[in-house]
Amino acid sequence: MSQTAFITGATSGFGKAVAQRFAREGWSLVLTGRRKDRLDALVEELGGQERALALCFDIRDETETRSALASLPAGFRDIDVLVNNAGLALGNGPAQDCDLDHWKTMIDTNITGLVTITRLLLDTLIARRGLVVNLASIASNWPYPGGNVYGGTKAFVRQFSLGLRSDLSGKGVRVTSIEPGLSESEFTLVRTGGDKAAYDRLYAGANPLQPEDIAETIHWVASLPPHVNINSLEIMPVSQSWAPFQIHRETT
Ligand code: NDP
Ligand code: 8X3
Repeated sequence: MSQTAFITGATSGFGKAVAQRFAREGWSLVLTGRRKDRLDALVEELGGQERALALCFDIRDETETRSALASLPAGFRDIDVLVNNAGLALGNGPAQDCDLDHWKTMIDTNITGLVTITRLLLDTLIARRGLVVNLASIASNWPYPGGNVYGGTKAFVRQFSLGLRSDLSGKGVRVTSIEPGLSESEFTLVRTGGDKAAYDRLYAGANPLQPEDIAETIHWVASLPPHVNINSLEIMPVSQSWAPFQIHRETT
């Protein structure tokens, strides 16, 4: 019998690539996101409704989330792998210039949405001795100018992942925090409010990670023997590394 993966944010980027990667191995898939046309197209691409199920809802809305999960039919209810991927950054300016609504949207999506889905699926994951893969970021681990609340939400995701592992001791559930660096996806268009020139500048000559690289990594994590847990995994493109600390000097 095939295993089932529940992938949030499957309408683009990492989530879509993860769905395509798991589909190649014959997994049943639950695909979520707000853009129904994209979910429906992906279901078709991956073999139709026997193989994949589209659940269209906003993860910030607990009522929508509960009702989407309650609607899961028998063939898609026994979830073995939850990929908590849906998330976003809005803006990259200094905190003092940021839009408070952007901050709240990031917190509602990256933290509240993620923990809601995790809590609602946890009993199933325990029953299945399953795996939770959470999309954190290098921003979980390293501060950078303009990272402010986005980095804070991703630090939460990493620490929540490690805390889950502690609480699930003895249950056979694996939990992994994936922490990618520079990766090419619509993420940057969302972050910059659709600024294609900024998107092109960011990735120019950088040979960034691609969604398929992250999908391959997540598939690897899921295919390890059940006694092996990858706690956290930070991944950068070779072109990316650390910069010196900044020092502000008073001018005389
Ligand atoms: P994309 O913008 O390509 O994909 C984001 C996905 O999240 C979309 O499918 C979107 O679906 C979904 N999503 C966003 N908000 C909501 C919401 N309120 N309800 C439901 N779904 C939502 O970005 P990536 O694939 O690059 O990013 C995926 C994850 O990886 C994010 O958590 C991001 O923070 C993280 N990450 C990204 C990196 C990068 O550089 N790209 C690096 C490190 C981590 P829809 O709009 O249809 O609702
Ligand atoms: C996305 C990677 O470096 O823009 O999480 O924060 S970064």
